[in-house]
Amino acid sequence: MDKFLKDVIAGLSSEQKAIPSMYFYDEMGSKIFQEIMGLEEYYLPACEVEILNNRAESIMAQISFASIDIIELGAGDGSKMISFLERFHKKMKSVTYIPMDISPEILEVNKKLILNQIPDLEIITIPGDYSLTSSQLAKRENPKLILFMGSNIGNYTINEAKEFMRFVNDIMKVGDFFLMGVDLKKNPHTIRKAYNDSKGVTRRFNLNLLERINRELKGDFDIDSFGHYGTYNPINGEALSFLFSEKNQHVKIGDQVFKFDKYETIRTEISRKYSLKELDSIGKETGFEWDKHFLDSKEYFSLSLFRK
Ligand code: AVI
Repeated sequence: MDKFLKDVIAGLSSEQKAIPSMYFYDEMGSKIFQEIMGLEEYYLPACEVEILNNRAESIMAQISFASIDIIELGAGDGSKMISFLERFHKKMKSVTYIPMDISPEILEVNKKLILNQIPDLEIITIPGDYSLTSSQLAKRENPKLILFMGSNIGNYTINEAKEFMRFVNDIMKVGDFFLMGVDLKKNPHTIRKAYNDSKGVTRRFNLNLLERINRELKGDFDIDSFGHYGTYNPINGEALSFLFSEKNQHVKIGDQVFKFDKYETIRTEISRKYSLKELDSIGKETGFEWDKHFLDSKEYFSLSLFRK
């Protein structure tokens, strides 16, 4: 059975209905996500870019290698990394940029875009799921800087986040670095608004999951009878997104039928926020020697540098 179908059936059969957030990103979902990235209320990308622009020298000052592999996990089109890579390329004798992404097409876009700006940068693209393709890095001798940007770590539960950081730590040698973009705990209203934007783009992003199921899995969700609701819990730092049924109804997916009670929820995403203290302790717990945090001027977001 197709993995998407299997995951949807499992998710909608469980006590708390849920759909894994990785399924947001079909062609339409990726387009809507780009819209989200441009929203003022969704402050994350602007903060991350500010740190990349203003703190690159301070980050680089921590990393004194002559040659380096800069490996980006889930690299996407790489556009926001250009000036950062340019600075490393100027400072160090040899830099190899290794973007890894599930999509081979996006890696082609990435390579073109970056070579256009930095024509003599060596680029090796590694398409595929990085948990499977990371073995290809074992042969490389250069010291590493691994990047995981965009606060993607927030989409993991705390246990998954620790598992991920252990996985990254395992790829690294002693003295290598890991730089991760992390959205920080802050005024809870600011976070709540980021996931309940006033233009309803995040609502469309969530509802597209149901449309995708209708398109790809022969579903018959009546989209208009579902609402979107985003919460933020300042105690554990979890922003959770839900869709909820506005009436009692049955939904067919292929030959399976799912019953929804009025106001029953489907959990669609966790976007966890961290404190610097929590990052320090997770870093220690997952095998890193130290970490340092580079923040934007509002102290909303951190680029956290971990050394093995
Ligand atoms: C990709 N990820 C870090 C985003 C987030 O903030 O959790 C996805 C997103 N969901 C709603 N808005 C943005």
